[in-house]
Amino acid sequence: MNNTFLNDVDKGLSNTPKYLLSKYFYDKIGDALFVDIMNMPEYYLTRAEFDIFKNQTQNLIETLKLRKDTFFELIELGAGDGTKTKQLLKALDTANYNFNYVPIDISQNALDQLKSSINSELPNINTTPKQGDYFNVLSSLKQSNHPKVILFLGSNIGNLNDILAQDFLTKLADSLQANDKLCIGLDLIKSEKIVLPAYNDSQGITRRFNLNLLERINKEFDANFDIDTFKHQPEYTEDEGIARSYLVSTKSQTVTIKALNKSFHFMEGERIHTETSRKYNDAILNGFLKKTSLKVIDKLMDSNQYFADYILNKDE
Ligand code: AVJ
Repeated sequence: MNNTFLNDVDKGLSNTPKYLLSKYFYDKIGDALFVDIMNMPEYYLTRAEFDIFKNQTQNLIETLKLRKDTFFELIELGAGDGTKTKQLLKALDTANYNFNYVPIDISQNALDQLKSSINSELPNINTTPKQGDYFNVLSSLKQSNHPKVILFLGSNIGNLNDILAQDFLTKLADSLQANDKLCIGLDLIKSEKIVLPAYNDSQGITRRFNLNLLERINKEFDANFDIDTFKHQPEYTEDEGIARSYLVSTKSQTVTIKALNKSFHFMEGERIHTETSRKYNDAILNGFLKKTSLKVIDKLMDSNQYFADYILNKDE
């Protein structure tokens, strides 16, 4: 049994308002549902960033200032299934760059699948996965002196609220050396007509993804959430630029979590906040960066300008 997860569930459901942390979406079923999300027509984020990685690969390599004569580490935070990254890996492999690929993910299952697919599709590439939370792996970055390129794609940083995003970027900057590079993929603030359907798809995959968190608690901690009495509720306004997902209790009820020996009461209409997905623009990103030693040196966008990969340099 996973104790940090259990403690976080206790803390979140005891809080007013109730919340659960989105990093716990990703068990085996959650991983598979997220792959389905990335393939659905409404979820433009993955296609947009894939467009950048597929059609601007050389541009990306140039702007990252990669050199064939110097070994470097290519470290990916929240690697997932690696579909976008493989475009870059393939180009680097073909051109004989000398590097190690280090995917980091909270899901060991996702890392196992990624490693075996790279081993079969790109057998020359040296892949050394690490399992962990983004924050926990930062300190391990300092352990090597090789030049580093950090990939933080998919608008994954959007899951952090603004305080945590600032904290994360500050700590990340502190664990890098001068001239290390960072490529950070950010979903850009745009109309709710485009953003909201990405979190409220017509096939109900996002709904299942959200509810899977309760099923996971049922399975792992012997709880009795009645999934049919919770409704998926996403919200987004362009003014704020933040998508949020909730699970709403459709009736007054009490849920027991045996592993905690505790019950939690839900009023009718009471919500559990399960996810924050912040959208960005230049000003918001620069607001965070001005307190760090990271500077934007380039910005690559997809053809619709829905999404941007910002390239950052770590200054002295
Ligand atoms: C993986 C965090 C980028 O917030 O868009 C997709 C996760 N949640 N649909 C996002 C997610 C619901 C996704 N990130």
